[in-house]
Amino acid sequence: MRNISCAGFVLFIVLSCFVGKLYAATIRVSVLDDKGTAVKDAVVYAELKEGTYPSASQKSTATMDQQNKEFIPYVLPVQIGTSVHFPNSDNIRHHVYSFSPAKKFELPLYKGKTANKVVFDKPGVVALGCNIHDWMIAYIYVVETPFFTKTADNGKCNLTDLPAGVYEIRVWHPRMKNASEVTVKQLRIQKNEELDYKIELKPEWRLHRPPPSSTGRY
Ligand SMILES: [Cu+2]
Repeated sequence: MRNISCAGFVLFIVLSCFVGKLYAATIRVSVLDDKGTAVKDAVVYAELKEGTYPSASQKSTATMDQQNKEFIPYVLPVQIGTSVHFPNSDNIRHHVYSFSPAKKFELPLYKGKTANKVVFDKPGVVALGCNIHDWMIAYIYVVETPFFTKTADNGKCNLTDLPAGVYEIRVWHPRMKNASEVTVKQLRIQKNEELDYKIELKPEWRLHRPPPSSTGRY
């Protein structure tokens, strides 16, 4: 009797894994601009229309580095509740701040890799700057869903392991002309899918970065 229930349990586990696999879909996404050029650094995320997500675990972390007086990466998508490290990999000081409503914070002038972590607890765009180096700009994009990614240089990315369900899939990019609402595509996901997006971008505008100074002060 004991052996039969044990075998049943094993069968149950094997079947659950199999069924679980069946319903974990991948969405292959491609993002182009209105001229047909691949758009990199576009955040693509799938919001569940019904049901709730597992929240980001206490241990969810991400990194926004500072290298050669630039933020790396330029765009960092995170799930709400994620704590982000801001290590300074340069041998000069940076002063990181954001005035964005989704997260106002400041990490006053610091060097090294031990700056406090910042927890991102509201959805939305957080634009980052450095008080010392005006050209240093980056974006943290906070989403409620655990299903998010961003496009590579070729404008492509994959949303993976999506359980079956109805989702709204949308795109965000720092230079997008329209709100991300206009990109919403609703999909009932039961199998792998492909989605193509065309978004309109504002012209690239970056503050001029001065040539390396001979004094090495900054
Ligand atoms: Cu700086």
